[in-house]
Amino acid sequence: GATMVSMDTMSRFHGEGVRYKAKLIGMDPVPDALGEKMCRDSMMKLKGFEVAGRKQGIHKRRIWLKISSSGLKILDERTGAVLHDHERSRISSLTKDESDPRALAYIYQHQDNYILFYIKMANLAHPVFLDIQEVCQHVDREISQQPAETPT
Ligand code: I3P
Repeated sequence: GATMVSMDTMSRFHGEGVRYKAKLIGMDPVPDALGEKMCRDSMMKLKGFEVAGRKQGIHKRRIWLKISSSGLKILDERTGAVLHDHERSRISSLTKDESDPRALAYIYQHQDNYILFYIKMANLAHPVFLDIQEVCQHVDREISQQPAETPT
C-alpha cells in the first residue's frame, strides 16, 4: 500500500543517508523563517560575493551535503569534518535557484536567528531538492502556504 511505498522510499535516508558533492556558495543571516523574495534577495547578494571572490581567485568551499532522516549535514569534502548539522525540524524553507539548475538554498533556524545556506551541487539540484523535501516534509506545507509573489 501507500504506507509501505513511503517507508521504502524513506529507508535510503536511514543512518548515514545519502550524500551529494557540492560547494558552499555562502551563508547569510535573514530576518525571517520564510519569504520567497527575501530568499531570492539573499541568494542574489551571495552570488554577488561569489563573483567578487572569483575575481580575486577565491574558490567556493568544496563540501558533501548529507541528507538523512535526522536532517542535513554539511561536511568538508577533503577532511570529512562536519561543518554544519541541521536538524530537519529547524529547516523552515527550501528554494530552488531559478537562474541556476545546479543551485538551491534553505533556511535553518539557529536559536532566534535564521540563516540561509546557498549551495551549488556538482550536478543538477532538482533530485537533491526532492530529497530535502522528503526528509523535511513540513517544509512542503510551509512553502505552499506562502502567498504567490510576482517576480520583480
Ligand atoms: C570556475 C568555473 C566553475 C566554477 C568554479 C570557477 O572558473 O566557473 O564552473 O565551479 O568555481 O572557479 P574557471 O572556469 O575560470 O576556472 P562551479 O560550477 O561549481 O561553480 P569555484 O572556483 O568556486 O569552485
